[in-house]
Amino acid sequence: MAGLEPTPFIWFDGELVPWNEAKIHVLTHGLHYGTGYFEGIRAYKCANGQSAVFRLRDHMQRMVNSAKILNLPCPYSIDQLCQATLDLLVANKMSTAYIRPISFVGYGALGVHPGTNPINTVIAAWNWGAYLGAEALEMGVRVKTSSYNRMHPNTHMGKAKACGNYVNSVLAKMEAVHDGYDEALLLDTNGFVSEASGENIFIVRGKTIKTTALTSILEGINRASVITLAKDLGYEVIETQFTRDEVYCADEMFFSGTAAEVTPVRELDNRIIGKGRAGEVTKHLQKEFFEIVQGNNPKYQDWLTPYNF
Ligand code: PPE
Repeated sequence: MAGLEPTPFIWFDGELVPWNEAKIHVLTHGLHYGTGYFEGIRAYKCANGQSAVFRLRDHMQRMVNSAKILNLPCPYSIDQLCQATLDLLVANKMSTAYIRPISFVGYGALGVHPGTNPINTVIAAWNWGAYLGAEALEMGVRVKTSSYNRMHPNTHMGKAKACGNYVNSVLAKMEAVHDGYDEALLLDTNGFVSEASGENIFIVRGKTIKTTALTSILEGINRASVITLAKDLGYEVIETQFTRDEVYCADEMFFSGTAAEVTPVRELDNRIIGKGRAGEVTKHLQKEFFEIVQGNNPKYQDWLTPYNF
């Protein structure tokens, strides 16, 4: 795990606050009950020397959706959240970044009901390299099916990127790493493949790409990007339920996510997937994905919000 390298400022309820001063009270409601929702966004340096945030508006739309699902207020509009992100990147003079907006029920009363406690909103940015290790992007990762299920939608609603939902991810990730694997694959409560602790899942068989249907998963922005890109490149993409044994027999498997980008999976439950390294389709999509985020494909310019500093 990479340590957090401080950057100059954190955006905190409308102010740019020095990194070390962005603090909250220990009796904050969100700390006790997980009552908050967040995003993970990346900004990339582009070939033309500019930088750009990848699908900024789509992430902030999902942030607003998370608030709606949780029935909590979102104090800022999508426009305000986008502008705040750009202001932060410029103030921090960052050409690349991992961006973490978070809103949470703040300090006031305790007790499960959030009552009239304030909602605090914070946006931080730091540099976060390859999520599953630099080698992973090329060599692929080793994954184990978790003993934990992904939540039933009537337990925790997975379409909200809710802070409390991540206890499930933390348990699964800790178990997988403890057992010597890089990441966990979680099944849903019916036993179908759901998602990883922080990534969506794709498998490839021949020219057909399958990804989990939207039932139990976070509606990943990168999942959507990969689906669009793959279809544009002429692959058939099916969003459907599938089982772990179908994954064992897949030619290729990969993860999508903001932090993980497009990461190949080389092994699941000690079964080698395909040739045991990044497959041809995965490599193709990964290459095109990095071209897009770096501004080298004008077709997907709408996905980029450029900024100068
Ligand atoms: N599922 C989960 C559970 C998830 O956390 C993520 C993102 C995704 C799917 C992919 O969504 P998207 O980034 O929109 O394509 N996980 C974020 C947090 C990772 C973390 O360790 O923190 C991320 O990648 O930023």
